Amino acid sequence: MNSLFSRLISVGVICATFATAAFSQTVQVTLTDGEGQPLENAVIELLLPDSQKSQYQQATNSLIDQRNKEFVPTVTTVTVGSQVNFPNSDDILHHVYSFSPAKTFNIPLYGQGENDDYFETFTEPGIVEIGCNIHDWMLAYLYVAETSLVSLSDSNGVASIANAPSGEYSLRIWHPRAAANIEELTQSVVLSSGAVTELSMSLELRRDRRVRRAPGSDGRRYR
Ligand SMILES: [Cu+2]
Repeated sequence: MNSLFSRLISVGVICATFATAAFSQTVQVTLTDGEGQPLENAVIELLLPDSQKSQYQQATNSLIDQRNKEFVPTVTTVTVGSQVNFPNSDDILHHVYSFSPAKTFNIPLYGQGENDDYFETFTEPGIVEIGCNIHDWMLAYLYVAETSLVSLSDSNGVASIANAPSGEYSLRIWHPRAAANIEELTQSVVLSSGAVTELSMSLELRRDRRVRRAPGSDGRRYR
């Protein structure tokens, strides 16, 4: 028994060593808009087959604040199963909701500090549009990814995913104003062992469809 047990242990150690070596790939995408300017707040997600997903599904709590009658940040990515809270940092009331199929929720009128410990849980992958029932221009997007292999582009338009497995996968790209749909923006990438795979993408954008915030107006809507 002892020798069988020790053989099982050594097999386990060998597997772990391989696994560590296989997890060192990075994919980095530089995104620009139709005018060649860096595109911030674009999401990239590496799509894995079902058999590989579970090892990348560590949920992380996130926070979307409300400050000066805006959501901050406007685009957030989380892994499926994560929780997000929506504190109100303003000295007025907000009423946060989503009608998106990936997650419908409603947090009725609340003031500063009232819901600091309240979380919504996001169990379905997809894009959740979050609004405020009082201030029509307030809009945030929560991208609920299938795994943690997801990233948001920074002010230089750069998004990168580290610790990805090697192999051929689909890479999904999304932006709130992308003219092309999410299927059109999905492409195949090959991640070679230990390598950084660099891609460049240019996205045509639609007009900003957010409700314009009138100066001095509360934008109050009664129901
Ligand atoms: Cu509001």
